[in-house]
Amino acid sequence: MDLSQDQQNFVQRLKEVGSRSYHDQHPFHRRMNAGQLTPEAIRGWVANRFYYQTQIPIKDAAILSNCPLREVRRGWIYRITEHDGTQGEEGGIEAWIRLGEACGVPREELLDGRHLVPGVRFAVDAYVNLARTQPWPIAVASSLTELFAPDLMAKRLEAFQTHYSWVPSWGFDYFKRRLTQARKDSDSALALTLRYCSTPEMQQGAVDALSFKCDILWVMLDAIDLKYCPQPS
Ligand code: AHQ
Repeated sequence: MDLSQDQQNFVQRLKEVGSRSYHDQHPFHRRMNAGQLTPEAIRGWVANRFYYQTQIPIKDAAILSNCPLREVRRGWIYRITEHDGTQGEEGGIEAWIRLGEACGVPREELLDGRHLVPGVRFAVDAYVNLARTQPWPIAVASSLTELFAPDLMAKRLEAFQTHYSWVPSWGFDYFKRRLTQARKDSDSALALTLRYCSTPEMQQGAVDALSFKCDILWVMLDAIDLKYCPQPS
């Protein structure tokens, strides 16, 4: 894709948001990737991130409902079945349930939300609210955190295989599918963002929404860390 100088500057601004505040740098993820988390902390993270996974299709449906362009909707609607599944394809939410079962969190404990901490709920609900209330190109831009996800997925998969051998490998399917899916998602979201965030105001809105989404992912880990990795007082 040949980019104008303005578009190159815009992409640079988006990437600077991630390099500054994507959750790969969060202390909880650093400890996860270094093999320093207890099984209880891993289970707490899986149970809380499940709520995020269940709300992604709701968020993407909100984007669709705000988008008047058929050709854009045709390209975005796969994100719902990618998570919810469809005939013959279990989908990412089911794969996350299997991750939970592999880590020792039964299906019903994920589904009934008993482990969900308030900070995670509020952060995830803020993401859905952003998709419902912001112009659809801005909400699309907020998903560009996935520009920075593949490296994190690779490190996480390596960490689970190396440091958390008590988790059977059949639980890792979710991480493996995201390795490629995140790149496909971010390629399509970036193309839409460059095409439809074409004014200085919309570009600033996209940068602000991406920064807000990084804060959402960050504060989720703050809440999980506080609950499952109590620091010595
Ligand atoms: O598993 C993740 C996922 O399904 C999505 C959807 C996407 C979006 O629409 O915002 N973002 C996202 C992310 C997932 N996993 C996170 C992780 O660290 O495991 C990363 C996250 C993202 O980078 O936004």
